[in-house]
Amino acid sequence: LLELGPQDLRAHAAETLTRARQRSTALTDAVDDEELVRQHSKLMSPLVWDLAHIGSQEEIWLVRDVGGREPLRPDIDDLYDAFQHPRADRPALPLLGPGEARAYVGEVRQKAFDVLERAPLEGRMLTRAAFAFGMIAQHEQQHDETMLATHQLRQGDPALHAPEPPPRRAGDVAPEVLVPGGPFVMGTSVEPWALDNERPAHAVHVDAFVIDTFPVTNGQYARFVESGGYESPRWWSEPGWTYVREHGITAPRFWKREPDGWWRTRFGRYERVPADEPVVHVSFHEAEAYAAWAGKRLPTEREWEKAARHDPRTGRSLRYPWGDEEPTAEHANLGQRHLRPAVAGAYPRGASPLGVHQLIGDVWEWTSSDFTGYPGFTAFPYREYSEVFFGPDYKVLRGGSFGTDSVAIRGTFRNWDYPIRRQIFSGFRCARDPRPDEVA
Ligand code: AVJ
Ligand code: FE
Repeated sequence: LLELGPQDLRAHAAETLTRARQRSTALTDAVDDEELVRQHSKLMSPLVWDLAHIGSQEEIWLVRDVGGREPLRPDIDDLYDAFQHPRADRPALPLLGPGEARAYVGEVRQKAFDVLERAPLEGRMLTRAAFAFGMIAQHEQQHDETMLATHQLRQGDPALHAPEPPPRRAGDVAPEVLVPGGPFVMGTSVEPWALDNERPAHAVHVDAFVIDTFPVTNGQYARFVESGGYESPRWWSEPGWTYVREHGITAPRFWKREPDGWWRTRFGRYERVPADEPVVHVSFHEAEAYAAWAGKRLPTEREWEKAARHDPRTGRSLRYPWGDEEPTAEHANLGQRHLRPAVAGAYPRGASPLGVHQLIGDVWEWTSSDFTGYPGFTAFPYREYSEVFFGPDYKVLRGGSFGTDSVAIRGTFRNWDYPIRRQIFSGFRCARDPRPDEVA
């Protein structure tokens, strides 16, 4: 992106926006109007709210702010302001109906493309205009992942269809990787479309640690459940134990114990839980409890990023585990290409130089870190994107899931959520301190 001239940059921005719109359209055309306006879970907005919110943000940031154009619908700004109305209250608002919402996002997009044609993208990529197009494409894709999570919560027959992910292709690999101690550059100051919370690049020291080669699988997690993991406070933090007790949680979300083993619901299909696939739909508390049971812990955010980006041959931090090239279908399970995580070992070409697999794609990975600003953080373009969430209430997740588009994930990308959340496509891997003989 940094090397692109203004014309290529325009084409790239247009392509990225169009890909996002194809996905938004597919997710909202897959169900009838009655289902579009319905609230499928108190945790989620009606799909029709997400759709018009996507348009509203695009109007505010691209049409009005970058383009300096007249507002299309200033009257609806407030309806689609996520800070004004919590998700649970959104169905009761006088929202645009399905037809109106579709027409609105279409009109906004036409105007945004017109702005893109004329925007001054010369000079550095990091002009406010060029950043805004990337930010809006990521914003739409983030809501597309949220809409995919809404699809997972809806009742009824399958509405979405996709081919199966690839099988295991990795040969024999050790189950854990030792990451040497020492300095490492975390975050970025040069990635053009990196969001404010990923900036700036800064050197950190990370002690040697050991990290799992793969995310924790369903088979591994089932052993924790079956050995009484949810019945003993021993493995749980105090808030974690209160949470599972109060909500009667006994297994990952969408799992059901049948006489012949574990089954789950996935986008309207009822199927046996596949043992070799990364576990998904677990909260931070469950991830932390499993790690304690396994004699390990969750990685810190620094550890995760070092495992993903550090190249020990050069000392450089890569953009992605496999190098600096954009993700392809060979590298990672991204972009809703498949409607499930791929089995552990499905993406050997996506491994990091240290030999850690599937850090990008498949499942978001909980870390033990609170969401905070890096040293030198400046809110950009607005405080509400990340700064207002900084503090101990939110835990950081890394790496993206099968539901995340490639424009909305990088080695530096940081997601965050409450430690009780599990309707998101969240899993984890474990880490631990090395034994003395391992760091001799
Ligand atoms: C980064 C996924 C936590 O969905 O709340 C969407 C992204 N911000 N609209 C969210 C976001 C504003 C955000 N997460
Ligand atoms: Fe949003």
